[in-house]
This record gives sequence, structure tokens and C-alpha cells, in this order.
Amino acid sequence: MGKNLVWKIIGERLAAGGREEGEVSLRIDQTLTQDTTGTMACLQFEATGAPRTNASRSVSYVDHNTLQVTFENADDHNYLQDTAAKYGFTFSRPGNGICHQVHLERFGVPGMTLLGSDSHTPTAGALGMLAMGAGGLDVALAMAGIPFSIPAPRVLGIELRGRLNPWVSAKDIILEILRILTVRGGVGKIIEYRGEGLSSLTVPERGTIANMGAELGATTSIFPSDEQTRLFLEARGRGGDFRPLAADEDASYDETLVIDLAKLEPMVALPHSPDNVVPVREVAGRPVDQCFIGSCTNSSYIDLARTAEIIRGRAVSPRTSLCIAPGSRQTLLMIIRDGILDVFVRAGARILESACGPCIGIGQAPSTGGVSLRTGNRNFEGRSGTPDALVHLASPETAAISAVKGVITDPRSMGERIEINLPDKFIVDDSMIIEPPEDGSGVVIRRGPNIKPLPEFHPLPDSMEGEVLLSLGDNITTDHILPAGSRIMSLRSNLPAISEYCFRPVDPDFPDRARKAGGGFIAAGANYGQGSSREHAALSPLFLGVKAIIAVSYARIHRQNLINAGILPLVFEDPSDLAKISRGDRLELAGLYSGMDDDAVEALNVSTGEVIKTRCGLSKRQREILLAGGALNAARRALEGQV
Ligand code: MIC
Ligand code: SF4
Repeated sequence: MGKNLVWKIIGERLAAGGREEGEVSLRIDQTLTQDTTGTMACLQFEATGAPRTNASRSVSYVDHNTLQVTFENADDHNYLQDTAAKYGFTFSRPGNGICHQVHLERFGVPGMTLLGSDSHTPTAGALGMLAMGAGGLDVALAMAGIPFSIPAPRVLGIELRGRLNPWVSAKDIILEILRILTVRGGVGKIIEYRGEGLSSLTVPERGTIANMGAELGATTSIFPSDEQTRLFLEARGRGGDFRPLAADEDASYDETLVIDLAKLEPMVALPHSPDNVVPVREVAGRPVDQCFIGSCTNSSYIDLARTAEIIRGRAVSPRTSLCIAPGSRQTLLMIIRDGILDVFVRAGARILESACGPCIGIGQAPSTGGVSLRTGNRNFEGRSGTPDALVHLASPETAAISAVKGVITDPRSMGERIEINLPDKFIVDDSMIIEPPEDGSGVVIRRGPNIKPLPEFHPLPDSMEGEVLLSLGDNITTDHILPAGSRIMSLRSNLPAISEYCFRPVDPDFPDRARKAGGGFIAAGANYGQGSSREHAALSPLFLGVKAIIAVSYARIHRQNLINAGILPLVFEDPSDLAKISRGDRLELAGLYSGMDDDAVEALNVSTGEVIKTRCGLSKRQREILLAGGALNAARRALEGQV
């Protein structure tokens, strides 16, 4: 049996472990950070004592909280620019674009590994990279030269057959896959796309699909590097980075799924989950207050060119607001050159900065109870900044025609297909990218008053007791645990201040209660911590005294972030035991050291007298991290040992 592409790349980059060991440690070629996870990543990189990044390229992007509504934000950006110069990172200035779009255009290289402190880093899988999201600390450690570990993945081969019909696009493919597999369907897996249907999908379209693999919970997604990849790189003056890559003809997969592209139709994810997917025709006619075309999922030139052809000569409906954010400055320059921006402005669209913006609640919060139709990847409750907004996710085609009609509209009602001819050459202008000096040792780092030191990390004790602070259901997102939005994101480098918002959407009194109780435990259902890579969703609970979580299951990145922070993530042996833990109960966990070795820890519910069996499922490396009091302590020891 031949090899699939995933294991070929793993084979090339393997530092330790393997399929049998249950974990693989990979050498990381490139890293990316973005501003709202990057300040913490840089503070942690500084704490490792490493003089300069070890990666062949580390890019520090400022693309999330670019509004600078208060000084904290601007201070953070200065800090990031200075750390980039000092430690050898390429710096992408605010306004240069969304990290995942810019990384595809300027830096991604087929066959390389990429680790990014953002859950949508897998977007670069569109180029045949093995690109993974992680907490800032894991990225900091990768920059310090420590390999990155993931559970040995199962590989899901998704075969695409046939060709898409007019008005059906890449977004509809991934929405259909989400409908089939759900937000938990990709956990523990890497998705590898294959089949003859690939040949008609350009790299940015593949990027849309790889991007939303994060919503499936997948470790990452990857496409072969083929003729489309070559064309994409050559059009951007990077033909030299091309390298053909594919699975062996007779490659085997742990699981397979076949999608017939010709059978797909325009799809939409209804509030409040990316897997709540139905065909657009089922909700056609629903009034729309706002449409947003942008985000790292659908903001490339091809997305905007199609949007322009739909709204050319038309006007945005008076009841609807249409906002458009080009994904990168390169795309912005191209749509200026090709007259597309002119079409948008004439139609009455509002043009936003090339940044994340509305996707993460930074501006354009919908009206109370408003219906928003967006081309992004997440429609979690409250994420848009309006707690009761009804956010729907769809393709740029569906969003554009709906903005014109003022109601959700199936783009197939437009009639004949609109053909877009992609330019052979794209404008290359890297003037908002700053390369670091050869020697950054003399750079003095500006640190604003909002940049606070890291918290103290303590080794895991052998026993713990305390109160159950929250008992939660399934699919709790990191937006529930530590919400985003411009105001709260400005506090990402100030743990004491941001912790005041911990669990606010679930229980606004949580920080006070946690402090009064002297910390404690959290119980939760399946897929706890899905969504973002923000390690603040682990660090804030740690800061408020959370010692362990017992859940039915976890999202990969969040579970590792908990371990990195020194919080023990336990799993119910019997998922129905979640019902045996209520808020306010007192728990006792004893014999943790031997329990971790034996993969069996008993939690005594002192309030009810019941004993609840749990598992830890920790690798040797993860046990060591917890015993050392978190990944930073463990890494410092390892790095000292190297000297
Ligand atoms: C997101 O889409 O939720 C974010 C904001 O990009 C996060 C990162 C963050 O919280 O800073 C992510 O996806 O990892
Ligand atoms: Fe930015 Fe939204 Fe993409 Fe996250 S999902 S990186 S907030 S555009």
C-alpha cells in the first residue's frame, strides 16, 4: 500500500514518535502569529530565553484588533513590531491583510510545516503545507526550536468528483462536508483532499475549504500541490517555491468520503453553529439586515471578482447593509486596478480595512436580533458582538445577491453563470512587510502599561479539592470561555484584566464566584473548547484558580492549551456521569500522580457521595508538562538541559 500525502510530509519532518506511539513530534519550518494571540506568544518566547527564532520563517501579523480604539491596542502593535525586529520575525503591518490570506500569497511553501497561533492556520493546507493551529505558547516553543506534537492523526481522504454547477462554489463544498460530519467530525483527524474534482479548484478556493476544516475540529486539512498550485505561485512571482506533491496512486486512508461536486447546491449555515447547514432555497426569502463579505475564509480576488459581477449595475437593498473587507492588501490593490472596487462603491457597499473586523466582533455588530449573512467561518452565539444576532454563513455569491435583494436569495436565481478569468499576474507589493535586521540584539522593545508579566505556573499537586464552579453542556466554544471583540481583545496581554471577562456569556458572575470559592473545577459535555486557539481561554481560568476540568471530550487545541497552562483535562469514563456533577458540588480528586500513569482518576463528589470515574489520556510528554507546572516550565528545563 502506498502512502498518503499526510504521512509523507510527517515522515519528512518527524522528530519523534509515530503511529504506534500515538503521538508525532514534528519539526516546524514556518510559524505565524497574529496580534491577539501574538503578544502572549512573544512574552512566552522571551521567557524561553531563545535569542532568535529557529524557524526558517516566522511571520508576526497584525490583522485582528487593528482598530486601535484605545491605547492598549496601539501599544501592543508597537511591542509586536519591536519583538519581530529583535527576534528575527517578519512583521506584517496592520492593513497588510489577514494572516491566512497573506500567508498563502507571500510565504506558504508546499511540503513545509507551518504552526500558527490561530485556529485557521490550516488555510495554508491549500498549498500542500502541513499547517496547524496551536496556542501561542506552542508556537513560541516551536520558534525556540522545540518540535510540535500532535496525537498521531487518522487520515480522512475526501475524494472530490465531477465539477461544480454554476453559482455553487467552494464554500458550498465545505458547508456540505460540515453538514455531513458536524463540528466534531474531524477531531483527531487530518483531512486530505483528492480526486479529479480538484483540478477545477484554484488555490484560494481550496483555501476556503481548508480554512473551515477548523470548524470540523480537524487537526488540519491538506491538498496536493499540483498545476493549480504552480499557477497560483507563478502568478505571484513565487514559481521558485513550487514543488509537486501528491499521495501515492495506491495510498490508503483510515476513512474515506466521496463528494460529487455536480450534486451540490448553494448552502447556508444557520445560527448558531457552522454545522447547522441547509440548502439556501430552504430559507430563501428571509429578510437580511446585514451582509458581510470578507474574513480569512472568503476574501480573495476570485471571491470579490464574483461578488462584483453579481452587484455590477445594481444597488444594495435599502434594508440591508453590505460590508466588504478584502483579505489582503494585494487583493485590495488588484480590485482597485481591475475596477472592482468601483463596482462595490457604486452599488453602495461599505469598504472595510483588510483585517478580521466583523468576523470577530470588531465593528459591524448587527442590530438587536438582526439577521446577518456572512462569508466567514464561525457563527457562534454572540461572536458578532450582538448577543441575539442571527448570523448565517454562506458563499460570497449568496451573500452578494442577498444584499441586493434584501432577503436570503439562492444565487442560481441569477440565471446564467458568470465566468471570471483570473489574471496571470498579480500585483506584488511587499511594502507593508518589514523584514528583521540581521542582528536584532540591540533593538529596545517598547512595552506599554497594558503589557503585564506572565502568571505564575505551579506544578500539579497529587490531590485537589474544591467547588464545581460551572457545569456546562456540549460544544462550549472558546468564545463562551473568553469572548472576543475589540474591547476585550485589547486586554490580551493583560491577564488580570482580561480574566474579568472569563465565562461572561455563560455566567457574568464567574470571576467573582471563582475568586470567592478559591478556585475549583468545571464540568462540561462534548467538544469543550471548540473554536479558537486563544490560550487565554485556559490562562484566565487558571488565573481564577481553576484546577481541573472534567468533560465528555475536548477540542484538540484547547486541550493542549489547558495542559500547557497546567490545568488537568479529565474525561468522563461514562459520558452520562456529567449529570452527577452540579454547580456548587464539592469534589475531591486524590492520587493524581498514579492516576495519570494508570489513566484512571476517581473524582469523589463529596456533596452526593458518588464516585465518578475519569480518564486522562495523557502522553508521557503531556504528563511531564503537567508535573512541571505547565509547558513553559517544562520547556525552560529542556532548554537549560540543552545548554
Ligand atoms: C477566531 O477566529 O476566533 C480567532 C480570533 O481568529 C482566534 C484567535 C484569537 O482568539 O485570537 C482563532 O481562531 O484562533
Ligand atoms: Fe480573523 Fe475571523 Fe479568520 Fe479568526 S476566523 S482569523 S477572526 S477572519
